[in-house]
Amino acid sequence: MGAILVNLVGLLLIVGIVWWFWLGPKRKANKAMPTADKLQILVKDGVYEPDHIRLPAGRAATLHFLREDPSPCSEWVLFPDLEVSAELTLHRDTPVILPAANPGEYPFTCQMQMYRGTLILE
Ligand SMILES: [Cu+2]
Repeated sequence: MGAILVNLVGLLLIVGIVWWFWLGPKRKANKAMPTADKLQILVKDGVYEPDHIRLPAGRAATLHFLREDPSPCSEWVLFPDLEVSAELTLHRDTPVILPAANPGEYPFTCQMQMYRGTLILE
């Protein structure tokens, strides 16, 4: 009975350590997302993920689009107010360079405006 209890405690300790290493860094990464050096946007299932991106105004930035939607609709991403557009290669990281701009909200969409996102410069 005592041995079982010791094993159980050991098992819980291992689970705890695994949980810490598995989930700890991930949570940190999520927290750092809005200001991370590499801003990745997943293009999948009709949504940009994340669809709201906050960046400092007056500074150029690079967004990395990862397109996982084969439909031609998702092929282009357009930032009409910034006069930026980019063709997204399927399953490939596509850097999109944004110029420095004034504070404000800048929508970005696919060609037919089914995918929608908002860039917030502040
Ligand atoms: Cu579209």
